Parts: sequence; C-alpha cells; structure tokens
Amino acid sequence: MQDQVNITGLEEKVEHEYDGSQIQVLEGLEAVRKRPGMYIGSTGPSGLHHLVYEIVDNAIDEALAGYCDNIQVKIKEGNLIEVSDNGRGIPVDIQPKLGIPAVTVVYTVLHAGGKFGGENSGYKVAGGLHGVGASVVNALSEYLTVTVCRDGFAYRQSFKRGVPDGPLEKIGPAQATGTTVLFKPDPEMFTETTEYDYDILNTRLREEAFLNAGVRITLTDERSDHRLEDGSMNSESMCYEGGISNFVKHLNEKRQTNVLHPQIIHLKGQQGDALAEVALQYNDSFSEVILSFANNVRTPEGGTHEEGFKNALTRVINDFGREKGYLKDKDENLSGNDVREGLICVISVKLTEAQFEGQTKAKLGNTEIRSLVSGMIYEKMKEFLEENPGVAKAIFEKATQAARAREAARRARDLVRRKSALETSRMPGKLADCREKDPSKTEIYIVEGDSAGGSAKMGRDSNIQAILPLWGKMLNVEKARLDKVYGNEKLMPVVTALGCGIGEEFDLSKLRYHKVFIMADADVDGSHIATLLLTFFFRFMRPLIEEGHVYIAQPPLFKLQKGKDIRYAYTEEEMPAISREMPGAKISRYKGLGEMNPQQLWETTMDPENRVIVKIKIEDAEKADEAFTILMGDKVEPRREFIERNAKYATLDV
Ligand code: 28F
Repeated sequence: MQDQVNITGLEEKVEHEYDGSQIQVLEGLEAVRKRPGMYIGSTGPSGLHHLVYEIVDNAIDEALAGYCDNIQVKIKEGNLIEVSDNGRGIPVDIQPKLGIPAVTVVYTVLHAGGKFGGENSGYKVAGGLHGVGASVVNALSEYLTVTVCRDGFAYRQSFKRGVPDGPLEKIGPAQATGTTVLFKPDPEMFTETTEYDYDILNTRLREEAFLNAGVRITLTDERSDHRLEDGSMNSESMCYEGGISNFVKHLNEKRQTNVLHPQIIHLKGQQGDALAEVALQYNDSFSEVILSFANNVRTPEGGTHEEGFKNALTRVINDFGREKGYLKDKDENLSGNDVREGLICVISVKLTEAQFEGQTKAKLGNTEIRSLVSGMIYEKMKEFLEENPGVAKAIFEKATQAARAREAARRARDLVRRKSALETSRMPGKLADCREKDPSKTEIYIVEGDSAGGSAKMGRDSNIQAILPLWGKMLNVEKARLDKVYGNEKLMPVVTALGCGIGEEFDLSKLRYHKVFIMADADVDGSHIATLLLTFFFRFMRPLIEEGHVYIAQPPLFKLQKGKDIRYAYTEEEMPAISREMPGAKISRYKGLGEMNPQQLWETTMDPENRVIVKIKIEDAEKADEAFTILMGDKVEPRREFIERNAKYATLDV
C-alpha cells in the first residue's frame, strides 16, 4: 500500500526516486499511530482535545511572533475542528533539504513546524505539552486539509491519516493572509469518543487568551444538536488586553471572594530571551491559589518560576515590614504560608528552551528562571508597596492574622498531642485496621456512613485493607482555620489514621497506607463528602495528592440480573450496552453503598482485581477546592450558578 504513495504530494517530485527522507516521514507517521499516547498523552477525551490545542498553539506562536491577532476555532458538524488565524500563512516555498513545500514538511515531518522553526526564522518558541505539533495531529486525523493564504494566493493540501492525498495546489487568488486547518480526529485512534466538549475547549482557550494579551480567540459550536434554547450557536469571543491581570480578576470573581485591594498587582521582567510576568491580588479567604505557566503550558507541579516567586514574596514582605516598623525587633518573621494566605496569583514565564521535569513533566526545571522571577518580584514588589502604602498595610494585616492563627493552631495541636499521648490506643476507635504493617502494601477506605462502613468491614481483605467510617457533621473548612481541624470529630480520625500530620508538619514518610480511597455514594451527598475530603487533602496534605496516593472508589450505578447471572454497570453510558447483552435482565439502580451486601461491595468496589478506581490528580483536587469554595461560601448567587452549570452531573439540594 504505502509504496504507492507519493509522500511529497508534489508533481515535480513524482519522478524522483523514493528517498530516505520519504521513508522516514512514513515511519514517523506510523510511529505516532502505533503509540499515540506517547505524543498526545492519551487517546481518551484529553488526547482528543489536545489535538485542538496543538493546532491553536501554532497559531499562538504566530501571534507571539507579532503577526497574528485573531484565531477562530469551530466545532463543526460531525465533530470536525476548524482552526484559522490571520497570520502570515505557513510558507509554501520548496524546502531545499526535502524538496517539498515547507507547509507539507510542517504537516508530515515529526517535530517540524512552528515550534521547531529553527534559529534563523526569528520565530519565538512556545511549547505544547508534548511539543509535537501539526504532524502528530495530521497522523491522528482521518483526514485533514490545510489552506494557506500568502503572497496573493490561496494554497491547499489534503491528507488522509497523515499521508498527502495529492500535491499542494494553488487554488486561486487571495487578498488576506493566514492559515486554516480542518481536521477530523480518526475514530480508529480515538476509540473511546470523538465527541468534543465545548466547555473543555472554552476553558483552555480562555486561558490561552489570558496568557496572550490582545490575541482574540473565538470559539463557536456549529453542531446542530448543540444549539442553545433559542436555536443559536454557542459561541464566545475572548480577548483580554490586561492579560494575566484579567485572569486574576476572573479567578477572584469565580470564587466570589472579597478582595483586599481593588487594583491587581501586575509585575513584569525580562532577562535575555526569557520573560516573566506575575499578576496577583489578595482576598479575605484562607486559601492560596497559584497558577503557573511556562510557555503557556500549565505547570501544576510548580518549579523554578514558582519557587522564585514564593521566595521573593516572603522576603520582600518581611523586609518591608521591618523597615516600616510593622514588624518589631522581637517579632519573628512571617512565614511563606502566612504571606500567601488569601493570595490569588498567576505566574507566566516565556523562555526559549523550557525544561519540564517531575513525574508528569509538569514542573519547570530551568534554574535561570528562579533568579529572574525572584529578582524581579523583590524589586518591583518593593516599589509597589512603597507607592501603595494602603495596600501594603492591608496585606500586612492579613499575613499577621495568619501568623497568629497558625500560632494558635500550634498550641491547640500540642494540647491534643499531650492528651493523646496519655491514651492507650492512639488510633481512632472506628478504624478497622489491617494486619499488614508495610504501608506500601496497604490501603485505607474512608467510608461515609456507618452502614456502608459495616459492609466494607465485613467485605474487605483484612490483610491489607483498613476501613475508617466517617461520622458526625463536617465543619466548614473554608471558614474554619487549621486550629479548628484539631479536635474536629470528623476530620481528626482521618488525620490520625493516615499518621502523617497536616499543614507545615505534614510528613509523607509517615503515611500508614499508600493507597487512600474515598468511598462515597454516587449521589449528591456522596459527591459532597468526596469534595470535602479532597479539599481537605488539597489544603492540608497536598503532597498526598501530588504523590498519587489518593483515589476515588467507584461503586457501580446499576445491577443487572438475569437468573443467576449478575453484572454491574459503573456509568450511565455503559448500562444500555450491558443491558442489550442480557435481554430481559432485571435492572436496579443502587441508591447507595448501604444497599450492597458485604460480598457485593467486595466484588464490585473493593476487590483489587475487579474494582474501578480513579487516581486523583492535583488538577482534580484544585477543581474540588474551587467547587468547595463556591458550595460552602456564604453568597447564594454564585452557588446557584455553579449548581446550574453542573446540573448535568448532579442535582443538589442547597
Ligand atoms: C490554524 C493554525 O498553524 N499558523 C501558522 C505560521 C507562519 C509561519 C510558520 C506557521 C517555516 C518553515 C517552519 C510565516 N512566514 N495556524 C497555524 N502560521 N508557521 S504555523 O513558519 C513555520 C516555519 O518551517 C511563518 C514566515 N515565517 C514563518
């Protein structure tokens, strides 16, 4: 098959012998199709959406180079995607090395394209998560067409699964310039789903618009079965002249916090090719939100840019405080946690060769960035505090209060410690521990409710599985401070059972079970308790999530029974298929874990061989934290809005 393909797509090349570079191209495409996960992370929904970001990233690169300010993204009928920009258009001249047009190279050669535009192109480098670009999207598309308007003409070339379907053609005159790409993700690759989610694209594209001030990004959903009630298309055009300052404003509005100072602090610095930009604002909440990016890519695990920022912020606030006499000689310095309480902050750095590290390549490693950000923040923040004494005072008071609360917490904690040292058994009474003592082999199930807890205790593998039923009413962690966690009857048993403490004293090496499962009903109360626990872990035991110890256990939603044959469905989507395989089966919906007997609970939810589990990523916990802030906050309107937006997932009775 493949040896009949003229990979160049160019008539004058047809004569040529099949050369090494062509074979390499085909091998490249094949490599992508063989192991798509290596290039786009997964072939699930996340990978599917990633295709769009890769193409948009190329348009953003053109915007960063200063030639493009308008990007359109359309979800078309049949889940095709069309992305267009008003940049210069990808060059169409023949590349001497391969003898084919540059645009064909960009779309067929692995690691060619905007991101690897080369030294002489004067082209800014922006990194996609996997830095793979257009050829990967092409290889994973059933078909793709790229149209370039440049030098007064329009050119077009089409591809099937990455292979040119014909030469690059001149299709007519054109006044404007730009690039348009239309593609259909290959269902052979994306076996799970090829259906695009408007909200997911909207969220990420908004982020891109914040991070690239002045670039207009428009998203339109043209699919007929996704029309709004009045028949119009869902569409949003996003352009933020204020860039990441608008991002911070948006985050504060979304969380409905009261800000401590109206103006957002926006600081910028540059060193050689590297740019650093930080926007921040304090609010009256107790949580800390830092979103960091390197080359427009989220770095949920932080890295040198975050370290530089945190370090400088702590220093500058302490130094400033001493200078102004807010901090007396006898006072201790404010800690990093103190000065970041109630902070919402976006850090964005752009650099030529970003090095990503860490388990998920989500942490920036370039050391020169640490000193760039830290020097810039110290200097510019100092200037800002000098010029805005009112804001400086408000920030100072907030941090001082935080320090006092932390001191109170320490005292409360010592009190609890001394008390528990006298008790015979230090573990919570409700904990049914396992026999195995090696934490790397053991698991704990945190279960809401005594009846489900009872079933779990009877159904478990008591060698390696411990059960902790939760009881009592949960306090509102958002309003309560660390000091209230101590002594709280619902949270303390969790803290004690896990064994690694909380907050500044958290010590992951003391974790008593390496897998921590939250097991809750698949209903509103269940999702509430899961949200609460995730938020609690996120705020007070973050490394637990970062290191991948937290899981959600997924009990089935349905039981299908025909005679002795019993099967379970874990999602709404899965149910019809199973039901078709078992005609006449009796279908019952589980209302809660309590409805399952111990044997069923073991088989469906706890048996390591058969269970369905979801590992919690830091992003999931962040979302829980956000949901929690809104759900527990005292403002009714955002809560209603949130619930309405998420109504497809749950109906909440608040
Ligand atoms: C809808 C997606 O992909 N836009 C792009 C350009 C512009 C240039 C370029 C892209 C040249 C040789 C690598 C134009 N003129 N939108 C996009 N717009 N790539 S991708 O150059 C790529 C390099 O191979 C461009 C002068 N220099 C660069």
